[in-house]
Amino acid sequence: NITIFRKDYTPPSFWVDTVEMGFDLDPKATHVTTRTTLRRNTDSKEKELVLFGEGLKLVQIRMNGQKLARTAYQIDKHSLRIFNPPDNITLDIETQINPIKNTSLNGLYVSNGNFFTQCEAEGFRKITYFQDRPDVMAKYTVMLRADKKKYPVLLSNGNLIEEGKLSGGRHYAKWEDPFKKPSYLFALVAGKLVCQEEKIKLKSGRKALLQVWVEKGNLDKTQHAMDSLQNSIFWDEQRFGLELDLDRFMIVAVSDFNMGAMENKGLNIFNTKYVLANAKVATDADYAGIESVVGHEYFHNWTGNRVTCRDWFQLSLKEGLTVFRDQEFSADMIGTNSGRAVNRIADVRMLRQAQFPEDAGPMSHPVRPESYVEINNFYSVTVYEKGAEVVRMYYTLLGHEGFRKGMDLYFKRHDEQAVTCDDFRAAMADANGRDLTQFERWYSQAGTPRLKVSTTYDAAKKTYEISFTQSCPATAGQSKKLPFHIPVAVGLLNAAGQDMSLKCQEQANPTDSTTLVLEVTKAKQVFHFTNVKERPTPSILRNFSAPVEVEINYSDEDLAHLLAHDSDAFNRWEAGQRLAMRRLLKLTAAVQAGKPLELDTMFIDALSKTLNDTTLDAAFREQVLTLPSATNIAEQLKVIDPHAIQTARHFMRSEITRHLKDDLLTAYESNLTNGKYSPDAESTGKRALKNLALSYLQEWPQDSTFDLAHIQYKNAKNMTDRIGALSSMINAAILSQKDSASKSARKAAQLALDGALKDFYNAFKNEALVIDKWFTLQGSAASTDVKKMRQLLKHPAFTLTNPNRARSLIFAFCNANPAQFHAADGSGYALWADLVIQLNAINPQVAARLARSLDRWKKYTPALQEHMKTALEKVASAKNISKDVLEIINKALA
Ligand code: HT7
Ligand code: ZN
Repeated sequence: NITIFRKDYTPPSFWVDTVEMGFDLDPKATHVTTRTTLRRNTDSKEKELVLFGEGLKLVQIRMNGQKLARTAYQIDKHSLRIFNPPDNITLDIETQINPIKNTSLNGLYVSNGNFFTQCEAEGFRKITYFQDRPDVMAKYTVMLRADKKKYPVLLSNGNLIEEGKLSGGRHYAKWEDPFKKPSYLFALVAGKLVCQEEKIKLKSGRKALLQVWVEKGNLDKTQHAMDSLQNSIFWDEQRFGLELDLDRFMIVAVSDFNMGAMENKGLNIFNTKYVLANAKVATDADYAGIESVVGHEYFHNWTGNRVTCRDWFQLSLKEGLTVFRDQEFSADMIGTNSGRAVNRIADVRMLRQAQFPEDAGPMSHPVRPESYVEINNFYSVTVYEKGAEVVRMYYTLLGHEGFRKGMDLYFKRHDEQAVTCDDFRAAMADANGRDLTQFERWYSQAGTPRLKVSTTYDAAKKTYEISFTQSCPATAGQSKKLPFHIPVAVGLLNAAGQDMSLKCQEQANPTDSTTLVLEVTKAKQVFHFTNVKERPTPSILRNFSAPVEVEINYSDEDLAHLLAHDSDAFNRWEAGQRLAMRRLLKLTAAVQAGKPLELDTMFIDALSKTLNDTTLDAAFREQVLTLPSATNIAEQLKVIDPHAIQTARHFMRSEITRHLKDDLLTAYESNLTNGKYSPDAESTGKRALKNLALSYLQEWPQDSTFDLAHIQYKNAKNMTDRIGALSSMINAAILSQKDSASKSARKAAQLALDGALKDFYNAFKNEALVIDKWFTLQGSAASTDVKKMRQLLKHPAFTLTNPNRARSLIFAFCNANPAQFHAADGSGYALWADLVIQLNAINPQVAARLARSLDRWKKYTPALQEHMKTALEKVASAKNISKDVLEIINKALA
């Protein structure tokens, strides 16, 4: 397996101007003809023309009309090399492929009898021989031919320019994409599909046709995706002045898909999970997910498609930027400040849950990686989510207008080009007359920086000092780090909880706002505030202005003050999380030391105040009441003991419930949403708080609280409430009550749960996405051990070939059921190894994702480490392991 390095980038030996493709679609033997016109790139030193190809049968190859002599080219497993080509070439290549056998879901494949493609990052080479690299941009024309009955719909990128009948019951459609694009944005879809369509008027007055294509039974689930698409189009016009550049924009849903969705030019292909929704089958989270993914793919039309990446090391150029754009879109769709904060909290939760551990583990890499074995492994939370944080920092540093100026210059300079992260940074710097040289380190250095904060108040002089010390832990292959350019948004609260006005000697306050963005650029830096009338409580890193870990010695009182009053809702939440975390760490240590567990009333009081403060949005209160996850706690520890963490977290939840039963019940009852389902922010927040209260109440092992969940299940009018109830039931403490007095209550609860699980399955057995939820609930349930998992894996509805289904059960168990996955006997890891090996043979990309579950094995207790190592070695030594999986396993074992 070869490692590819960023430093080795060289430009392509030929440019491609046009690509004309012809497809004779057949599931077992599809014929593909590709005519390309190429011209030599005089900037390249490479003489030969190297085309990538994988798993292709070459039928014929002609150059400038002549059959190419067998001595003029060479073929190996991955490429076709043409020796001494002339400077201008018309190349005709015919290949044959077998889409039905393609279980990798990369290239051209069949799902449910229909044809789909997935070409990012390197799938186009599974269709034809081509310089399959993003800096080769060309104009495409595509002719699709297929049996008309079996494949009535024939779609590709751009505009439909011709269609008609062919002999033998076949038909054709010809598509032309007016814009230059890299091969990874090529797409075709063919099959039995129906669509919801709407015409809209764009800002310039032009009209565009929007279509959402699905299988026949799903037309009642497309409205939300269509609404989200229209909102995205209007938002990009309004916020960035970017208009849809095509006359037609299509979204197609497919149930077999490796990721969330793909931004192919004019023909976005989506996982059904991010298209299909109605109240019956989709939760509030599903609705939000659809809005954000539809937005994300649409926004790629400019950030990714019109301006693309020079090479795959630059992936965050399009992904980080587009995630930032979709986050801003979702926030603007909510509109309120509090809604924005709730979104921000969710994004940061996700960063901490997944990216911080990645940045500290064996797969750690900079936002712009230096090397890879398999590029699919670098569609990572670092490239996406940390990449979005990096873009957000430009926004924080340059302000709303400044960022927009940078974006405008970026498009002015680079439209229809393949460029680098440095080009983006240069546009931001030049448009604002700023020096952003040091900012480059966010792209080149991996690891989560630590920011130590200390403060001094001089009552006599009325001065206040904030000192920062930054450092960054060593990461794989990077031992020494240089200081980052960190924007730290700061506010100071007075004793009454109000923001104080700020005067800082080192940093001018642009407006007379009460939040100041301090630019920390040195390893150690002090900021002096003057005219500070009383000792303040500092609110540091407001709105999470940089992806760093802040270390600061807050007292519990400081945190309670911030939780109660900070005008920055993010930091209000953060204060609550800090209060919880310090207790969770103490409790975990107490569990390990066999000491009694205790929780102080100060913390419970602080939570109770938030829970009962009805002036706060329900959504915000729900976020405050949600404890740091087991993974968050694990990241704070030197050695991870999953069972101690679980016990500590469970103890805290039951103590909160013991003290706040009545308040939780009130929260439950006062947030019932009746009437027609609507996924708006207010109703969503109410349902979230109500369902959280319900889940807390299950810590109180009584039949009355269990009945509350059971009744909610039976009466549920929407999927959020139904799944919320079922989740509460399956995790209810009453089910694990050991004493004989509660035996009958336990039995009754178990019976009710079994009945509900059966009822749920029967009611939704024809809704694949809902059955995924059913599997996820069970895979992550506290009671699902390895034995139960093995039974579930044998369920007739379970399959490894569908990524959604495989993920629903297996990823739930391996990533969201720590107590059972980390069983002391190592049986969870043995199951993991079996499944990685099985999945590897079907779909290496999905297998490699699962392989990541043991990334952090070196941090666990010695006994668990031993079992994990055995499992990792089992995978490493298995036969035919793909480079996708091997890269992960080898890095973990290194
Ligand atoms: N740009 C896409 C990334 C992607 C992908 C999508 C689906 C299947 C396989 C894929 N490999 C890479 C998705 C996005 O970020 O929008
Ligand atoms: Zn993307």
